[in-house]
Amino acid sequence: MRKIIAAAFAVNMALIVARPAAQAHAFLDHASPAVGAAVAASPAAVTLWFTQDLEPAFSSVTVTNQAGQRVDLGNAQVPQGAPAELQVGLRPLPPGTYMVNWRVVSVDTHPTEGRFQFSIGQ
Ligand SMILES: [Cu+2]
Repeated sequence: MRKIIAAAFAVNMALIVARPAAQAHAFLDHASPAVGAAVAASPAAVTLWFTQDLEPAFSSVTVTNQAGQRVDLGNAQVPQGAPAELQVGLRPLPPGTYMVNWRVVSVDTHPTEGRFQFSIGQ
């Protein structure tokens, strides 16, 4: 019995190791405004591009100011035809530093999250 379990385990491990790199999680590839960027004027939206397609129902992004208040329009979405992209609209914003907080689930069901800053007029 123990031998059978060990053999099954070995087969499982082989399958896991053999999985292609395409199974990696959805990490942030790049963003607009770019991570850490200083932009001259208030952008209309923040757009994030990921390394893997997203599950729209479980993927979201918010933007907050230095007081921790939401400044996005609450309309985060994965645009039609762009399954690796996440976008949220912004109110017209005064100069300052803003935090983008994202949390997504990729099509391989793995959650990832992160945050970055950008600034306006500074
Ligand atoms: Cu993954």
